Amino acid sequence: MPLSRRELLQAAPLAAVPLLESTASATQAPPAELNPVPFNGMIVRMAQPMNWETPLVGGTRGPLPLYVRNHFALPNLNPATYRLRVEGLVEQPLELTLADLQQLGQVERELTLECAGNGRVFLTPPVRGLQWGTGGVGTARWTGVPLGAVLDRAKVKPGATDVVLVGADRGPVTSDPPSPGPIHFDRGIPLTKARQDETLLVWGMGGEPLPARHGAPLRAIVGGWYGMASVKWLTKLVLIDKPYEGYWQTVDYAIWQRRGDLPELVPITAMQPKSVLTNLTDGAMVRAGTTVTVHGYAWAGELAVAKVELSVDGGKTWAQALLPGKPVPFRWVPWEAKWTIPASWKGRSVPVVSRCTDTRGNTQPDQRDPDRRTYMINHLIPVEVLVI
Ligand SMILES: Nc1nc2c(c(=O)[nH]1)N[C@H]1C(S)=C(S)[C@@H](COP(=O)(O)O)O[C@H]1N2
Ligand SMILES: [Mo]
Repeated sequence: MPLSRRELLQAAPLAAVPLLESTASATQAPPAELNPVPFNGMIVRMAQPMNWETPLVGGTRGPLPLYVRNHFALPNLNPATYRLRVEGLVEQPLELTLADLQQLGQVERELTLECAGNGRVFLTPPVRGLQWGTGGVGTARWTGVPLGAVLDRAKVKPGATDVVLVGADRGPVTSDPPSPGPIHFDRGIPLTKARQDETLLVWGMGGEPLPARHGAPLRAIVGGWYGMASVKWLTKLVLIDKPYEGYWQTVDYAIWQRRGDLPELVPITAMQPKSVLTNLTDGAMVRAGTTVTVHGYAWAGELAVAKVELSVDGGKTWAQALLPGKPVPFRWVPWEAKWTIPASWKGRSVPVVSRCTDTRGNTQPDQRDPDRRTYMINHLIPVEVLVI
């Protein structure tokens, strides 16, 4: 019998000693209503600015709360006076209220977000940045309008190639290299991505109004891409004629890409195939001679998950897991695998690891690629389980 999820958590808290580094300082203390206390087992990786991890392992009942990743204090936007401005290379600059946006159309989509730094605590040697365990990821049902509908309304001029999404939050980034004074959180994306069905401007989450910590009154959700593109507290769209080279896609959230022997920094885009275990963690105990069902989630960015496998020998041999739901692009799927533990394994420490493969055959790498700097962490990371 595996221990209960609560016992597992107590036996082995994930990343109990966070290596905290403040990458940004808050410009002002947020009012109390913008500073809710963590709930439902959320794991606090940093109190201010608010950075909470999804409690993937144990802790919650019902739908999992989504992790929160903030670089600055929450801005205080009034939905009644809120306007989204659309400017730059457009025939028709706009100032849209929430009601205007809601009249442009309404769609609902369940989409997965993963922070590009998710899993950073497992990197060796340790690196700077928030020390996410496995739970810098989650899925929610989002209600909003396709970004493409807003761009059509503004009539994008020929020659425009990219759109910059600008958030209301703002502050100086003090890590090295620092920002040029206080800056907003912003991100540019190519128009091809902006016009996909899975790129939305949303005001609802899980059938409720979007909470302040997730970007109310309006945020972008750029489905299939790492979370940094999904700008919260969105106040402005700026149409431009070449890729944006702002702070959050050059200094931060960029990786090395090699053109032959010419390495260059490129912005992080699509989420890579990845899987996590949700009922076994380092130090968990299982009984010899029993069968344990191992549970987890798997996702593959803009693609669907094709298969998930489980290894109980650190990745030498694999057995295929079951996918009880139908895998679709842009959204994670739960998986499960039965593990029959031989009686003779009593006393062993077993490296258990899962592996996700997408519909194009991309799979999780064995080794960490240092060109990814401190981001896009999807290599195989076994958990050590004790057989008793
Ligand atoms: N305005 C703004 N948008 C933002 C951020 C932020 O700090 N400010 N963080 C980004 C990052 S890095 C991630 S991973 C996601 C997290 O979204 P969530 O907090 O709703 O889970 O929001 C993105 N959008
Ligand atoms: Mo992120």
